[in-house]
Order: sequence, then structure tokens, then C-alpha cells
Amino acid sequence: MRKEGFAVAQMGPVHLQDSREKTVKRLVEMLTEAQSRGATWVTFPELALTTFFPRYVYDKPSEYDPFFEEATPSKAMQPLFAEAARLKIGFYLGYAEKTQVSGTVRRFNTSILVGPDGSIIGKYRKIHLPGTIEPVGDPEFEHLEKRYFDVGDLGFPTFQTPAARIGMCICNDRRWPETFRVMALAGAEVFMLGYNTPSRNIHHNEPVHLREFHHRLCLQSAAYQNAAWVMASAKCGSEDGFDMIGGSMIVAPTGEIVAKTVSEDDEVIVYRCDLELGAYIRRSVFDFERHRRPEHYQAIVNQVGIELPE
Ligand code: CDT
Repeated sequence: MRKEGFAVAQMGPVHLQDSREKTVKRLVEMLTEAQSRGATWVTFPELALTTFFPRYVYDKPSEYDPFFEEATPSKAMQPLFAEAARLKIGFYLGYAEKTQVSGTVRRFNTSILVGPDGSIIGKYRKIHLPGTIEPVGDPEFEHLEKRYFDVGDLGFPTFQTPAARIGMCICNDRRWPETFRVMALAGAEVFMLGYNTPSRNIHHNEPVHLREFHHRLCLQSAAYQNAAWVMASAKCGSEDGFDMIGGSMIVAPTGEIVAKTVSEDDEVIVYRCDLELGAYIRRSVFDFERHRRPEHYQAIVNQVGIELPE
């Protein structure tokens, strides 16, 4: 057995007026709890330092730049980095990143993986950005990630850590099976992801039980079909009146949910994950080397939309 304690630290709402200082204090408290309960890794949510600002319409960079971090670690993140290094615990953190790429300002919906020694192991920039560039005109359904963020430019990298090979993705990425298969093909044993999922579907009105069902469906199938552990962390509850689903969870490579939050508030769940369980499944039913047939999967990389055969 190769067991390791993993925690998921779910966050309740972060309101527009909440300071970064107050929010990071909440993260530090959960990190401390996770460590005291035996975890060596913690997964925090997407855009964990601020409210989920893509629900609001802003026109000028001067209006939306205050939600972005320009350094890693930024000043706001420093107490979290310091405490994690002191406790020797690694973490995944989602935040809005403003940077320069080839002399041009770029903004990404980003996550970083920080090792138990406080060093940055790796970075991921969200690829499947949901929503629209232009406002739809109804504040209940506004979701403007395509307006504020560039499409991630780092692919789906995986990182070897002392505990396991870890892959990262963010929220809407979990609805796309390609996300997880690409990481699994690069050896990921654990997928970490943070999310902010509005209780209302941005495309159409849908009962909230379906929002939660689709969330579980994606995570459980990703875990099972790729023989990997999934750590999924929500920012949830009502942010200034905008509801988001909770349901943070840890899913085993069998597809079973082994730990799940019950609140829509700050809450830590911990599970001692057996990394050998995934390894066994990858040697049997999902032995990619023996069973995959990529010569029949070409449409997946050659096409974006549906093309009817002649
Ligand atoms: N943050 C984020 O990516 N939210 C999306 C909303 C899409 S609604 C179909 C999500 O997938 O949860």
C-alpha cells in the first residue's frame, strides 16, 4: 500500500467587499485543520481569493484588474505559502493571474501546485472557458469568463510530487473527458480541481439537482475511466445573492465517492488515499498500453465540432 492523506478545503461565499486578507485567513485556518487531520496535500477552489467576479459586467481593465494577482506568490498569498511551508503541507490554489507573455498583457484563470517545502511545483491555466465575451443582459445568467480570461497556454501538464503524480484542471474543464484522459496519458494519479458552479445553468434554466448530478457524474466517470483519485473543491453558497453548488468531494479510482462535504460553508474533508489502487486498475481493465486504440480516435484531435460522414 502507498497511502497518503489528501484534503479538500471547500469555501463558503466570498463577497465582493471581502478583503483578500480576510479570505486568505480562512484558507490558512483550513490548511491548519487539514494538516492536523493527517493531510499532506490540500485542494482549494478556483478563484479562491475573491468573489466569482466573471458574473459581473466590467468594461475597463481598471475595473477588473483588482481581482487579479500579478505575482506568484502575490502579497495576499504570502501568509498561506508561509504557513504551508511551516506545516510541510502542499496545496493547489486557484486565482486570477495577470502576466506578460511576449510583451503582451495576458489574463488567465490559473491554478498553482505548491510543494510541502513551499516551492511552486507547477502551474495550469484554464483551457475550457465557459460563458460569453459579451453580456447576455440578464444578471442571473451572466458568466463572462471568455471576456476576462485568455485560453490557457500550458496544456494539461502533470507534476511529480513526493506523494504522487498530480494533474490540475479548473471547473468547466471537468465536463470535458479529454481533460482527464490527456492528464492520465501523462501519468496523473491524482486530479486536483477547484470550481465555482452557479446553481443556475448559464445556458438555460435547469433544476439544481441536475447541476449537482452532472458535477458528480463528471468527477466519478473521470476517476473511474482514468483510474485516478479526484480532489474537487467548491467555492459555494450565496455570494452577494448569487448561489453556487457545494458538493466538494474526493473520488476513488473505482469511481466511488469516499468523502463529501455536507455544508455550503468553509469545510475540510480528508481521506487517506491508496495510490496503489489506481496503479492496479491501470494494470488491468484500464491498461492503456494494451487496450487503447488511438488509430480510431482521430476525430477527437482533428475535429472541433460535429462533421457528418459523407
Ligand atoms: N467556473 C466555471 O467554469 N463554471 C462553469 C459554469 C458552466 S454552466 C454549464 C461550470 O462548469 O461549472
